[in-house]
Formats: sequence, C-alpha cells, structure tokens
Amino acid sequence: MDSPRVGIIMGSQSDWPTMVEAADILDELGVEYEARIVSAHRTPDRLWDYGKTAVTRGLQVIIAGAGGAAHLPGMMASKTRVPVIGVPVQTRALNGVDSLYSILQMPRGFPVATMAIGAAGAKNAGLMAAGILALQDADLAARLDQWRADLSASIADEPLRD
Ligand code: RP5
Repeated sequence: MDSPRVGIIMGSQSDWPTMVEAADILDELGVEYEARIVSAHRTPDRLWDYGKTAVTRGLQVIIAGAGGAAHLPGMMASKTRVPVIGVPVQTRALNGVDSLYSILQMPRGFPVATMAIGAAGAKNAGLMAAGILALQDADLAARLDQWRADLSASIADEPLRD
C-alpha cells in the first residue's frame, strides 16, 4: 500500500462523523490518507510527534478537525510546514462558532486554511487537499476535474415544482 499523502487528524472520536466526509472524498478520488486521533489538550505529546515527523513521513497536506477550544489545527501548523487545513467541528453549546473562531484567528506567520463549520467543511477540506496534490499529479488532476464536471452536470437548470 502507498504511504499516505494526507493526514486526517481530529481531537476526539466524537469528531469522526464529521471528519469521515474528508476521508470519503479522498477515497473517491483515490488519494492515500491516514486518520488519527490527536488532541491538542489530551494528547499533546502525540501532537508534537505527529508534527515533528510529518515531513519525513511524506505527508503533503494535513486536515485537522476539532471542536470547541479547537487548538489542534493551529498547534499543528506551528510544528510543521506541511499545509494545514482546519475543519471547525459543530458543537452543541455554540454551534461551532467557537471552533470556527479558534481555528480561524491565527497569528501572522502560522497560517491555517479554515473551512466551513461541520460536514461541508470536512468534505471541502478533502477536496482542497486533493486540489493541492493535483498540482503535481496529472492522474489525480484528471479525476478531480471529472468529479467537478459530474457535480456541475448533476445540478438541474430549473427547480422542481411541487
Ligand atoms: C475537542 O473537544 C474535540 O475536537 C471535540 O470536538 C470536542 C469534544 O470532545 P469529546 O468530549 O467528545 O471527546 O477536543
């Protein structure tokens, strides 16, 4: 099996129903990935090791999802130059606005590409990762172009009437 080019990390098992959207679209596009639970607060040493070894393990994009005080994407961006795409997981208390602001407001010098809150953000994170990899991978670029064309073709010209 090829080594993963994308790392999908999340703060908790409870984030998986959101982050599976990223995994599913990467499966559909034939992109190798790994999925790991890495928590900024609960497993900081695991976060440190993951970031420290990301480049040497061949990861080219990291998708990081977390909710609430969502420090995982930003902390990962501080530890590796591998581009980090952040997914704000929807929370019960504040609907994910807490996650969004936690991920979005990075200090200058350590960017995180922040997606929309929840499942749409996770799916777009997968598509964004594929788009980055497609810059150097013509076969993947063709698959992504086809996926986009299929989506466009599936949109009706007119709304269905009741
Ligand atoms: C964050 O706390 C996780 O990313 C998750 O979204 C949130 C809640 O975690 P659990 O209490 O469900 O494990 O660290």
